[in-house]
Amino acid sequence: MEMDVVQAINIEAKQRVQELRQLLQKASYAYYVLDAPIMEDAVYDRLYRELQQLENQNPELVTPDSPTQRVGEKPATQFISVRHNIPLYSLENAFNIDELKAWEQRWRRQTPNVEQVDYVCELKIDGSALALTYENGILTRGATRGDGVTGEDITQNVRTIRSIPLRLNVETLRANSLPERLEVRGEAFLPLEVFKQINEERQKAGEAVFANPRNAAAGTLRQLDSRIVAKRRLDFFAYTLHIPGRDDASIANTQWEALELLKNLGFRVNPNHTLCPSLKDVAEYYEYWDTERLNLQYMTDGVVVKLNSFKLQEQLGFTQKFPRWAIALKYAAEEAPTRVENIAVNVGRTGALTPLAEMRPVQLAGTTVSRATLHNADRVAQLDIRIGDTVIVRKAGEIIPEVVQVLKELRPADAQPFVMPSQCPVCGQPVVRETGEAVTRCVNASCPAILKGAIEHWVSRDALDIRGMGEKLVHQLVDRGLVHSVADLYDLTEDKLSSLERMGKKLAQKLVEAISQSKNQSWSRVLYGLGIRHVGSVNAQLLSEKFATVEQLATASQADIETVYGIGAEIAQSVHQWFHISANQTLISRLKDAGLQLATKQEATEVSQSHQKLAGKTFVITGTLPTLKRDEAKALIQQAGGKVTDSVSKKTDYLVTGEDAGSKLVKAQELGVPQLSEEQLLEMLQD
Ligand code: 1X8
Repeated sequence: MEMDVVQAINIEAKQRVQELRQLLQKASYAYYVLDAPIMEDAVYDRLYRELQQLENQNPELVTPDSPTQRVGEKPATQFISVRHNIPLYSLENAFNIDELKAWEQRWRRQTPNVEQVDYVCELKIDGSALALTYENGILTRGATRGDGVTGEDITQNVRTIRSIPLRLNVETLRANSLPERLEVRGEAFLPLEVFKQINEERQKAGEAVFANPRNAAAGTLRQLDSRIVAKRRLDFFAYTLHIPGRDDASIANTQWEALELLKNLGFRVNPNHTLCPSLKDVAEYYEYWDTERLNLQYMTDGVVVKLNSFKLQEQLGFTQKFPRWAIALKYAAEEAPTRVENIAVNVGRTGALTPLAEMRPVQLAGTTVSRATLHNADRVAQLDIRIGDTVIVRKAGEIIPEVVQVLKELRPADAQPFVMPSQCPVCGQPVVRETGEAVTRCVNASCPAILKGAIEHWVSRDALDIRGMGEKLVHQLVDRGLVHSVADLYDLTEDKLSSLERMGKKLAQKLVEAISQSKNQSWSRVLYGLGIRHVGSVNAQLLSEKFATVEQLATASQADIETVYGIGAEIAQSVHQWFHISANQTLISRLKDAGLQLATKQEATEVSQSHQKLAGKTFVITGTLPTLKRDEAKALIQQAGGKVTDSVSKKTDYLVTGEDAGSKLVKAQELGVPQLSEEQLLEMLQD
């Protein structure tokens, strides 16, 4: 009798556990793979906790594919080597279209009867390759590539990657008569945002920073403590599917179909693949993504070009090292070795002393690089960089060049260590480094370097936009003692300017006019121009809308400032402190006397209330936008009178679409809802 009761409870628990797993799996797939959530976080958490509790009470019900098994386990002491059933090949590299053409000629020579072919182009993800083994649809092993033949078993770590299914879609398995055991390969990577965040944390904690996202991903995957891995938010794109002992052609006819199959099995497949009927189309894809890849949330270093037909792939086979039917078409090197000739120190507008490596020039990502930032004294110490060292410099897109590695084996005996100066190299006053801070600063408010930086910022395009005020002119004005603060710009006359070198009467007249014109710039631009720490143009816009006059902002408490949507404690504190410094109060009063806009214009406010730019319009935001966070985009739309909702319907006026948009994009296309890029949205807000 008693036995029966226990069993009944167990059966009930077992059913509920299965139900919960199915629900959670669906929700997590929608969130991590499709980027189209179907459940509130709070609901997910409740269901998750219920499952956890049931599993705690009934440990015999725990299975390796349960969503609770993603959180990581006690540290392993070491990883076990595993042999890959099917080796992981590397790819041959091509660096330009000519090399790509040579490759085509080579494979064509081997298969003379083949005429037109289709290529599949996929982005080459700069991460760490993984081989995943599924048995009866369940993830049983995850291994690193290693040398391609033997890798390391990192199953516990692989389980923490949310976009890797612990269990494959059963219907797809059945519909495609897939066998018990299959292997999926793909690239694990760290999203750039996560990479930046990890490095910031490591820097604060005084730990060595990762040189690039690839190293960070590889380092994370080889972490012995999978609980740390779980916190790092790795992601994964799948690109091939193999069945040990069977030809790929028995799974699908083409790579294109294989990618579809992977998607249907539950994997995240990079959406940016395309079918190219000729090398000309491949070249177009390559060129398009050369710039467009800089907007992606992950690193790419080239394009993988594959022959689409599996039959043709089989015919061509492999060399000792590579498949003959695929090639990596790489983008211009972003890393290169060079020598450090000197380490200089730059003083910025915040007074921060930044050590700069001056190097023998190298070509990187299409530009000549001869200087790289070393950030601060901690970073110099971490790198242990010395004058005379050979280093690896890196430049990715618009990013400032950085030294990522010192090749210590190549260090000459007379290499000179760097010492942070104790006096400002510009004004000679003592510098300070506060305890717990990484930055060394010149705190002399009248240091010419700080002043020059502040004026350059004030006249810049997004601030007061004073045309004709270049760096050279600003330096002259400061060095000649004509300008001691941005307010002095408004006292400049044609006569004063004419005393400068190469300053004709015409030019002086034009400059005075441009300076005078800047008095019409909005309060939000003025606020941005002040160069308050953490107040970029978006934050300046947000603040100026809540605080219509400088007096309101200057007298607001830190708590008041924090009530602005999008403004956090750190920003609020910085603003609050700035307005409590007497030199800054004097500056504001002088700017006011000069006639600058320190309040939202009256008529502008009235207009903005009745005919706000986006009044009556409904927006939905999907995917990852290139620069704005979702909350920021939402705040901007709302401030312009627009409405932001979560799902696409007939009432939606625009879909703001970012990278990796999911089902909302499909829905919008079905309903004919127009799409906007972030850039178009910003244009709309500016018009
Ligand atoms: C390496 C990579 C491949 C792909 C993307 N990123 C990579 N790093 C792809 O095929 N989409 S294929 C590959 C390899 O075969 N070594």
